[in-house]
Amino acid sequence: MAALSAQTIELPSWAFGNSGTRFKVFAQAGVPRDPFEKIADAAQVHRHTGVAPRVSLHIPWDKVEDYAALAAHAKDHGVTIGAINSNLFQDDDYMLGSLTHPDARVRAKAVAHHLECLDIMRATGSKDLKIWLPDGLNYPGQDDLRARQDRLAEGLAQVYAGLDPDHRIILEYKFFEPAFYSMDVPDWGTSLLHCLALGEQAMVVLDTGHHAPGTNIEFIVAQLLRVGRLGAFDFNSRFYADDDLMVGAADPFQLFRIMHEIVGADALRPDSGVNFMLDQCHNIEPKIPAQIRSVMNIQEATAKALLVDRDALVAAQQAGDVLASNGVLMDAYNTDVRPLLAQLRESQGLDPDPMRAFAASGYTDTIVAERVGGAQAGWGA
Ligand code: LRH
Ligand code: MN
Repeated sequence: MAALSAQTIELPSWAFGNSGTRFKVFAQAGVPRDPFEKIADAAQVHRHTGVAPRVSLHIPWDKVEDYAALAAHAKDHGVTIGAINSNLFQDDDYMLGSLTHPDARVRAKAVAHHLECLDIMRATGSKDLKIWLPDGLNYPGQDDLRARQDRLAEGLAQVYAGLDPDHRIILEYKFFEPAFYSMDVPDWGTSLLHCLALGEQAMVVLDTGHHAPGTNIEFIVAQLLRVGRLGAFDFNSRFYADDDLMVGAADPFQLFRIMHEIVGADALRPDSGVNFMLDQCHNIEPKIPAQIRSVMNIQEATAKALLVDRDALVAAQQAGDVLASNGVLMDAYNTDVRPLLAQLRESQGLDPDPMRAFAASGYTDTIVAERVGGAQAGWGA
């Protein structure tokens, strides 16, 4: 119970805006029109779950005149501003790359964008600069793979030089999209190499939707924890590609296996340096309840991982008893932890059923009635 009540999950501001696919973005009534309304919605998730006290921002999607005012607004709603995400995937200049671009002028522009994000972090009190590069190639020969890595290392070093002592760069990898031949940060190894080259304040972000099908993600988690370079998760789930579905929806057993490695490495502690974030898009489902359900899915996977009888597991592993060791894990996974979590919420003064509590709050009716006019926030808005 203590470990579960200390767990915190960071929510993505962009999950509360409209989102979709290249085929269609379905607008939803009551969607926020600005970062202030996004934060107000995110705060409802924390209000009913008690474990989602931070909201990550994306720049320029969450650009405002006064970031200190935005941070104060968040505080008024009982949450804080988390990681600041740079955006290098919506500017024409970055078509052929950003920090990897052959043209030094474009690279300098990309570095400047990150230094601007660092200023925003100083205004919001954020500590993590989250960098995901859309950079890559669509055709063999389009550019020099090695030269792009050298440019990337140089650009990241310029950004790293701008960090304050308590800042971190968290570098996200992705094996394909928007490039379809090679991505310049395609896998955990490449991100780790760049982080090791940069220094102690550079860590890897593992987005659960960014691996080739069949990848053993919990192995990557175990390895990055082993070398002390797992900085954050972007939690979501997928059946095929970077589907950004609710975490635990497509593969709850995988999420359990990931949390099993986290608990095993004692990395659930708030000071473990691992930032547990969501990175999702709710294209057809109501966004605030979807975030609540996602947070609950992580709590369930975490509770099951905390229930693993570690002594029995180690004993069976040492004995080479394959069935017994696997059985210990499956016992925990097959345990219904929902009553335990309901008890936890009651002990926190919360409704044991956050979904029911949010529905009963009438918040959705209020925002649908209030948020008339103005441009709804959303991908590419
Ligand atoms: C890229 C990504 C990245 C964010 C974006 C919203 O696919 O996972 O973390 O910048 O989604
Ligand atoms: Mn991500």
